[in-house]
Amino acid sequence: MRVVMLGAPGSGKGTQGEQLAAALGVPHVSSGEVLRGHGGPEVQAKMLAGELVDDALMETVMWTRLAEPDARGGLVFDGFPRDAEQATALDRHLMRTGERIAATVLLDAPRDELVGRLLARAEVQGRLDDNPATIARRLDVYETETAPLVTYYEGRGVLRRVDGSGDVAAVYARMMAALNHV
Ligand code: B4P
Repeated sequence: MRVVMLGAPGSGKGTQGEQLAAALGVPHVSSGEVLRGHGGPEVQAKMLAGELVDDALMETVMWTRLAEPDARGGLVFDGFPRDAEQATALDRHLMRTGERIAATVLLDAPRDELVGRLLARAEVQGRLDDNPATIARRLDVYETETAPLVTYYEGRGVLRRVDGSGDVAAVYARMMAALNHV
């Protein structure tokens, strides 16, 4: 099963995506983690500024990851696609390989809760892009670039809206209930 996690920075895409992948027995593929591990200086600068990295680069990285044997039976996409170009490129790619997205999980949480979570993570993990200015930019980029994908996936009948506020266990229970009949 192939699932896309959609939501603003701090909405829990990574947190819930990891747990969902474990429950499904498929890999959890985080675009941010892939970029943090392999991106060159230009990529790191974009991430630090809260901007999206180039679509062409992101797509190359993702197709390489999708071709690995562990991803053949399904996976949880976390952070990809992130704009309209990436979403249509993913659809084209999956059509070529005869696969499809079974569900897209949209995690919704209020902006002040998102900011609070990311600032709390900064205390613990010290991720460089978890600072107030970059968080604000990432949230704005989400609104302009990524939020339109909600309509895109709604139109395909695969969108599952999940209230992403509250603690991790409560969100997980709501997500699994929303995916019950997929
Ligand atoms: P990501 O690594 O994807 O960062 P993110 O959107 O902030 O989400 P993340 O998954 O880390 O956080 P989560 O909400 O789970 O991207 C970073 C950067 O990479 C982007 O800004 C961009 O530059 C680049 N990038 C990535 N993908 C790209 C693409 N496709 N195209 C172009 N550029 C791309 O969790 C956040 C925190 O909240 C955690 O500490 C977690 O423990 C906590 N938390 C989660 N759920 C909680 C809950 N219910 N209660 C309390 N805390 C919770």
